[in-house]
Amino acid sequence: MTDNLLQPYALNNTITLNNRILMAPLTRCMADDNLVPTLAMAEYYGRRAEAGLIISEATIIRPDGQGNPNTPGLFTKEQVNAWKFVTKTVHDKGGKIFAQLWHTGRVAHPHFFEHNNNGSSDVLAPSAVGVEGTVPRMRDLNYQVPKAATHQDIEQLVADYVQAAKNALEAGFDGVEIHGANGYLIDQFLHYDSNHRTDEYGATPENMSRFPLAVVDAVIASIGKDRTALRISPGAYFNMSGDVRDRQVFDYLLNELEQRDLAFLHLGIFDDAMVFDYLDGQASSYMRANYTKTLVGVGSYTPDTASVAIANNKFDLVAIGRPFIANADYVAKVRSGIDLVEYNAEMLTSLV
Ligand code: FNR
Ligand code: 8K6
Repeated sequence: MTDNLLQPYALNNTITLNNRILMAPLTRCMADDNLVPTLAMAEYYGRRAEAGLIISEATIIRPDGQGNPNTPGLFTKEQVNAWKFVTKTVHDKGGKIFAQLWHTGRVAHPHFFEHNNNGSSDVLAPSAVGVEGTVPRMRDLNYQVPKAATHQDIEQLVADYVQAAKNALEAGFDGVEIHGANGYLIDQFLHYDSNHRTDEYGATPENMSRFPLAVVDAVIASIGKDRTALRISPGAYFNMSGDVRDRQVFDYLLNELEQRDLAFLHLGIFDDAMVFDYLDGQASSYMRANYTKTLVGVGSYTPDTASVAIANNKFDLVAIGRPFIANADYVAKVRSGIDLVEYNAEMLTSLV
């Protein structure tokens, strides 16, 4: 009944996945204090190598991208070398793994990087519009009002995404997923809530898409389209308020992405049952209607509901998050019809 989940799937001529079940990117905050991946992380990913593709936990591209404690990086030699061990562990078990490239933008916090950012404690974002609230897991750290990125900042950010993508390949990753979802830096350019710019990076769908597309194009130029993927959240739901005008931005963006032949496009959402007025329904349906290439669905799916969604052509591949934390052998359990262990938040405290 869930057989379609276990069929191989060719992303392109370079990469074929053993099955249609992806491990969703899952921040675990278990890197060491230099943001270097650990042996325990390599073992954790290795145990999940039967996924058609693992997408790594979000991995920061440079110090000022950090907004959570102990999230791994891909910008020092030490980090790259340690990731080599993670990717080798996954490859030795027949798996594939992409790195998710992350800059948190206005939800970064100088607490994490001011000692390590050439003396600057600026939090960068499209506009000087902060979010209310505090850093996850460190509730005494209030978010700061960010600095609006200058043109020079924007050029440097694009260059740093490219360097991180090159570092990912050097570390043995099969490709990268650019994190353009969930209210982080790239997503902040795509929503009116966070982008108040009046220059060529704001105010119109084309301008608001300019930085996200510049990152995508520069990464493609550097590591190739077959190894480049993108995650986006057309429906604002996390660190972001939606605006009816956002629809036009994503209409424009999806039309541009359609012309680029990415490895895949991945929705960022926690529960795909959510509906968005300005998208006329579910974010996944909106993306399917506006993008015809490989689409990864996600958000509170079970093997059965994912199988039906793929059979009904709602998307091509499914990413599984919390259940993959609870079940390292998720794919084997689906194959043999064994009941899954239910996820609970306590599982976040250890890497098993
Ligand atoms: C997430 N999610 C997430 N998304 C992302 O793009 N990068 C990340 O690093 C993380 N980190 C993360 C940590 C934890 C603990 C959770 C629960 C979620 C979102 C995740 O990829 C996925 O979209 C959601 O978990 C919904 O899928 P499930 O869990 O319902 O299958
Ligand atoms: C990407 C960083 C994640 C850090 C750990 C997150 C833990 C997530 C626990 C679930 C949070 C759900 C948030 C969903 C927001 C929905 C708002 C309508």
